[in-house]
Amino acid sequence: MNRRSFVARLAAAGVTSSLPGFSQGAVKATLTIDASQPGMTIPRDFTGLSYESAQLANPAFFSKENKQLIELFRGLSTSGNLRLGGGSSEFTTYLDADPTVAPPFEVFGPDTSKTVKHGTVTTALALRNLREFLDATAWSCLYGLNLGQGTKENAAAEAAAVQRLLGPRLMAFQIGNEPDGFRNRYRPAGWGPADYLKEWNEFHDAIAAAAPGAKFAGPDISNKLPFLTAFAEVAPKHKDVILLTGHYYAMGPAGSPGATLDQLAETDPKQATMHVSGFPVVADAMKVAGLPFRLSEGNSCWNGGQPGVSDTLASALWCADIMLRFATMGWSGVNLHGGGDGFYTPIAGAPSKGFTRRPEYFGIQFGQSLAGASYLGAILSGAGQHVTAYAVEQGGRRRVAVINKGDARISMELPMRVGVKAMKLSGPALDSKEGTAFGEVRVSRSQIVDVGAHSGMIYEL
Ligand code: BDP
Repeated sequence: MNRRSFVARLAAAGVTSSLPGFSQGAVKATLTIDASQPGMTIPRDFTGLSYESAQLANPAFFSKENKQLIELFRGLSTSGNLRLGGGSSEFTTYLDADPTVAPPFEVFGPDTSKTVKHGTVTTALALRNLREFLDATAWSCLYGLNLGQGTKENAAAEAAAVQRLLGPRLMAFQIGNEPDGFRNRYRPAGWGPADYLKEWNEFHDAIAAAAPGAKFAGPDISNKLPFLTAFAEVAPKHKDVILLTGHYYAMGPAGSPGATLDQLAETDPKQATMHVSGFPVVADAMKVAGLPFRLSEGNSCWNGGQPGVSDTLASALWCADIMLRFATMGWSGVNLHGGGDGFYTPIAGAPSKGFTRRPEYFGIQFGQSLAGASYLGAILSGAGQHVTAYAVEQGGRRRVAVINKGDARISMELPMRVGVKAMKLSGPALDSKEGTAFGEVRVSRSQIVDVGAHSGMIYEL
């Protein structure tokens, strides 16, 4: 958003001055609800996180001893999904034997996944500990296997151990991370969707033989949609494929001049790797495959995140909005990528020094608070393009979520009076790295509510 043209638009839109009931100096908006247009229900396991597979090289990380991390996961969801994969999953091998040497590192995050190429080892000990971690959090696991540089024999041995040790906590296996990016890296330049499917099939058959009854998800693409379309077309032939997956980064790479606070406020940033024209392709793939789609990895800005953007209140507002927006599109979950001390990680830190919640953590809580809710039609007018609103029915109550990523305060008329208890996502300033919070606030029982600049609200009607 260009601030000068935004201010000009505000003036043209008629910022309120003396309209009855509306706050002075705020942008006047109206939200109507169309209950005759019921939409999707947000699944209970909608909230997810994504970590690098290399993190398993330290068996003490995902373990029942890592109590602080367990509490932080539970603070996001008591039925979430942990996806393991990322670029480092193409550098892992599996060994049944317990490790004989100390872990190569304590934590491994997206901040290092592109530059530090550890060939890491996952062991049965890491999987046993992971099971205890998942039991303590009550989360499920989407488990990525190495297609880029691994063998199908090793993937099958790993899958058998994962199935045995994770038991019911295993949601599905994924074969390969961003296979659409293998060209000129792990595969020749001409390698396309058909070549990918051929290899996927070979791995699939070896894994299914070693881990009978295992379920699969894919193709876990970065942004080349023909790979998704091709995967969706063959998915119905495999009764054990239960989920379509892909990645979404709003901006990138980190360091590029376009990766700004203002850009992150746009509804569909132009630099998006799976930009707006990609979404109908996802919808078509869901129809063709007859399967849900999950955003298995994503965040605000790829290449580890943009400092001063990915670690600020702006990322929390962005995250709250994409969770609720992708849920309206029938997507079954969103796994925010992180780990280590990466700029976009929702939880930063390490067992030895403790963990902290980054602003995005509170954005996830905002989205998660509507899990289980069913959408109603919501029509917002007058608020401008940096404000979104969602209406839902949840536990017999109507609730309205409003996310104001813009610089102006909004005075919004709702179809009925709000209850006195509301939930608020806010922080000191858009670029604040500290002080973002999500929690209950008291509001006046009015039909016109005030939504501050750079904040999100959830009202009960
Ligand atoms: C994705 C990779 C992930 C990286 C992320 C990034 O799957 O491992 O951390 O990009 O660039 O392509 O931040």
